[in-house]
Parts: sequence; structure tokens; C-alpha cells
Amino acid sequence: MLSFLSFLAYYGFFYIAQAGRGHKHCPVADVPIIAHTGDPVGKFHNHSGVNYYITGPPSDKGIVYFSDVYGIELLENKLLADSYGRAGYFVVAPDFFNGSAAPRDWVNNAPGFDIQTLLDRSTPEVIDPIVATAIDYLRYHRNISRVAAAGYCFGGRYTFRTLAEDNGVDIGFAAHPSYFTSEEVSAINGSVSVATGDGDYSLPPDLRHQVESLLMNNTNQEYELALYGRAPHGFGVRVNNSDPRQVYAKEEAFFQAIRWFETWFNPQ
Ligand SMILES: *[C@@H]1O[C@H](CO)[C@@H](O)[C@H](O)[C@H]1NC(C)=O
Ligand SMILES: *[C@@H]1O[C@H](CO)[C@@H](O)[C@H](O)[C@H]1NC(C)=O
Ligand SMILES: *[C@@H]1O[C@H](CO)[C@@H](O)[C@H](O)[C@H]1NC(C)=O
Ligand SMILES: *[C@@H]1O[C@H](CO)[C@@H](O)[C@H](O)[C@H]1NC(C)=O
Ligand SMILES: *[C@@H]1O[C@H](CO)[C@@H](O)[C@H](O)[C@H]1NC(C)=O
Ligand SMILES: CC(=O)N[C@H]1CO[C@H](CO)[C@@H](O)[C@@H]1O
Repeated sequence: MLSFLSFLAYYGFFYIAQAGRGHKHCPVADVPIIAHTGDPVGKFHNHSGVNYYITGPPSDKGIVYFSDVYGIELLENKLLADSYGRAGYFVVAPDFFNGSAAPRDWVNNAPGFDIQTLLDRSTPEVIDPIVATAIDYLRYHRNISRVAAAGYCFGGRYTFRTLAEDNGVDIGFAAHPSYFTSEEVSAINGSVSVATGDGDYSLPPDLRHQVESLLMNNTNQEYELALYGRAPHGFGVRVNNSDPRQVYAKEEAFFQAIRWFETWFNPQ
């Protein structure tokens, strides 16, 4: 905890000092905390027939990272998982799509790719068992007792699902979650932090307010929901690195998740 607080204090100072220069170095270790570009530092690992991207130091705190439809092949997903690793967590990001995630540019240019086909075959019946292997891997192969979920977009739904009683996760964060149900939100049995943007088409204002009501009235859990101005859907992972507002929202959502975990993880 102390080291995390110093990390934040140093980072805060450094962030201000470096604002606008495009480098976010950790003054303690001289490595970037949040990497937006560069080479991933983790590796792939097959476990129980599922491919994982794993990254981060040995730790008593673990994160299951639930990717968006771009999967663990997307550079930004690997770099973001690495960033959680630099914050002190051992991270496992399972491949939800068995090597066939959405191509980076599917919205504009992906002949032959059909997002609906991908979604139709990526139902909870398929994804839940993959998630379960990853949680099992953290708890029983890495001996990690405190497990957090960090989910983005498609993966955000699995933050809610794994926070249900006995689903294996202690605490969660979801950025611009999509395709979830009210029942999944109401069923959480651990604290949750949600990040969304005013340009997030998956959480328009009426749905966002519904989520707020569900969190407030239908659960007894700690929660928060942060709205980032001018932040488009997907901002937690993919942003225009030349747009300071988007970069700010992405970084702030990352620190939202880290501070949430540090504050509300059950003490061991
Ligand atoms: C994953 O894809 C491989 C081919 O790349 C296939 O052999 C395997 O059956 C697939 N697994 C699942 C669970 O769909
Ligand atoms: C697992 O972690 C606990 C503490 O969290 C420790 O007491 C135990 O020795 C560890 N077991 C192994 C096999 O590393
Ligand atoms: C939630 O989990 C706690 C254990 O952390 C348990 O004591 C409690 O009964 C659960 N609450 C609900 C509503 O399931
Ligand atoms: C949630 O509770 C608040 C305060 O009691 C109330 O104003 C609001 O209508 C409730 N929302 C729903 C959806 O029940
Ligand atoms: C990224 O942001 C910069 C600065 O706001 C802008 O000039 C550029 O057009 C944006 N690129 C895309 C692809 O939107
Ligand atoms: C190297 C290796 O064994 N890769 C396998 C990992 O698991 C996936 C299924 O998710 C297989 O398709 C790979 O062949």
C-alpha cells in the first residue's frame, strides 16, 4: 500500500511536470507506467486449451483482463495489460476468440469480416468457461488470493458476471461495458467501478442512468461510475494518441481502476 501511494504521489508530480510532453515515465524505475506505444513485455501462455497473454511481476494481487472484441492480439490490449503489470499486478488476459478476434480496422475496412458472427459465437456459454480457466490459473497455478477483473467493452460484461457470488473475482472495473443485462449488474457481490464516456454509444444516457440506479438500489456493494467528457466508445483501450483529451481519459480510467482496487480490495 505504501509503495502504491508513493507510486501515485510520484506519478502525480511527474504527470504534472511532464504534461503535454507525451512521455509518462515512472521516476522510480524509469519505465513508462502507461504505455501507448512500443513493444509488449508480456508473453503468450497456453493453459487448459486457452491462449493467455500474461504479464506483470509475481504478486499476491492478480487481474483477469477481459478484452474488447479486438482480443489479445491487439497491441493496445497487450500494452494496457502490461500497464497493470507495472502497477504491481500479475495479469492474465485470456483469448476469448480462439485466435479469430475482430481485425483492428473492421469498422472501416475488413472485407469478409462480420462482427455479428463473432458476437453470435462468443456467448456467455462459450466465454464463461474461458474466464473460469483464467481465474483458476491465477488462484491455483499462481497462488494469487486477491483477484480483480478489468474488463473493456465486450469484456466489461464479464466484470459484472464474474462479480456474481462464487464466480471467483473479488473486485471489478469495467470501461464502456456492452451487451450486459440488468440482472448481471444487480447480481454483483463485490465492489465495482465503471468508466464511460459521453460518446460511448454502448452506454447512452438512459442506459447509463439505469446502471446507476441498479448499482445504487439493487446491490449493497461499493460502486462508482465516472463519466469522461468527449470520450468515445473504446476510449479505455484505443485512443487517438494525438488527441490529449482522449489520452487523458484513457489514463484517468486506468488510474480509476488501480485506485479502486487498492482501496476496496479486502485486506488480507
Ligand atoms: C480453436 O481453433 C483451432 C484451430 O485454430 C481449432 O482446432 C480448435 O478446435 C478451436 N477451439 C475451440 C474451442 O473452438
Ligand atoms: C501461497 O500464498 C500463501 C500466502 O498468500 C503462502 O502462505 C503459501 O506459502 C503460498 N504457497 C505456495 C505454494 O507458494
Ligand atoms: C456476498 O459475499 C459475501 C462474502 O464476501 C457473503 O457474506 C454475502 O452473503 C454475499 N451477499 C450476497 C447478497 O450474496
Ligand atoms: C433508486 O433509489 C432512489 C433513492 O431512493 C430513487 O430516487 C430512485 O427512483 C430509485 N431508482 C430505481 C430505478 O428504483
Ligand atoms: C487525432 O487527433 C488529432 C489532434 O486532435 C487530429 O488532428 C487527427 O485528425 C486525429 N486523427 C484521427 C484519425 O481522428
Ligand atoms: C502453442 C499452442 O499449444 N497453442 C494452442 C493454444 O490454445 C489454442 C486454443 O485456444 C489452440 O488453438 C492453440 O493451438
